Amino acid sequence: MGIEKNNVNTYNDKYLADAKRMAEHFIAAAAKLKENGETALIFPHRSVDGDCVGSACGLCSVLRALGADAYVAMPEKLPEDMSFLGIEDLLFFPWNVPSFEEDRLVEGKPYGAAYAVDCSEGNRMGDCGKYFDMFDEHLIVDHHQSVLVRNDNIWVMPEASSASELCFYVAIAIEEITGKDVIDQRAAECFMAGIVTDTGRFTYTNTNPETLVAAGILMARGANINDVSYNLFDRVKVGNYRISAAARLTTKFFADGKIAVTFVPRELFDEYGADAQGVDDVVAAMRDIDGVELAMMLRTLENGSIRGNLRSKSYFDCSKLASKFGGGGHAKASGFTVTGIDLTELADQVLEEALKMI
Ligand SMILES: [Mn+2]
Repeated sequence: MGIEKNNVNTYNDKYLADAKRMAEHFIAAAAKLKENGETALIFPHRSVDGDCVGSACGLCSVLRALGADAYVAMPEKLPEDMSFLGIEDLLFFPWNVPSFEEDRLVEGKPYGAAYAVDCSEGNRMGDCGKYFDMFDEHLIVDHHQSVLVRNDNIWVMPEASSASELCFYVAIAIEEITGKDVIDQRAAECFMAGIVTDTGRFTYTNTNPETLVAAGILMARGANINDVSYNLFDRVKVGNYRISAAARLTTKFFADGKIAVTFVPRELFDEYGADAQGVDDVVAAMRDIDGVELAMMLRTLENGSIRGNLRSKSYFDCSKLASKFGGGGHAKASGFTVTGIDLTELADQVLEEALKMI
């Protein structure tokens, strides 16, 4: 079982100690849930992506393999490009169950514990945050900088590629401790989806030896890297293909070409029949332009709020800029969501701040 079975030696001590510590917590939590006949909810962040959904669903499968009941508390509908994972039976939409706040029943069983992955606070969870905040104690596995007081139930490691990588190592540690196989083919594919998403298919600087070790083991456990890569990166609808080109064509440059800016109003999505994901590939492509240090893309979402995505090439700290607009993330990739402001007005404000910082 576990990592030894796979004959891998690059699994460093730092991961090992934390993974084992978290594994003990998950094993104990699963036993308690089982004993009390309760269900755990695992919370991803809002604006769901491959990593938060992948780590949440992978961990959900692991908890179920330990005999506990668990669901992923989704803050929004599952994006179409993730439907290939076949995870519908793991998902629960509390905001869609009017009685939930009062009776706290998850598919008939009492809601007994809350876990977070790829985020650590209720305010990152959209409409689900209040259900996370119902509990004082949480199990948390995350790779974002966080102001949380570190306690025993929390593993936050910003240098890890993804929450999925960390959850994978917890799952491996659970296998080592219990002697059970808890990562089935679907869970392996979920973790792989998260790692592939957050590393840009193993090309970003957050890709570590441990990331590749994890991916290798996941592949051996049945994760289809080609399916994951095609569905999450390459597959495209014709409307999205066109809007991506339009967003590139209208990109403007500032600060001697160091800042690239594009914004995508709602009308453009309607004109091309594109969905919100249609421009997902644009901001990274902008960052890759010669001379660009900071790439910024603003788009109007279906609900009228504006999503800003920031990417930097080497020295610019995007998370500092994002935090000025109520967002956050990593130094080289961050985002924010703002409501009640005009798109061009917000674009001007963000650009003004960026020009001060570049
Ligand atoms: Mn992530």
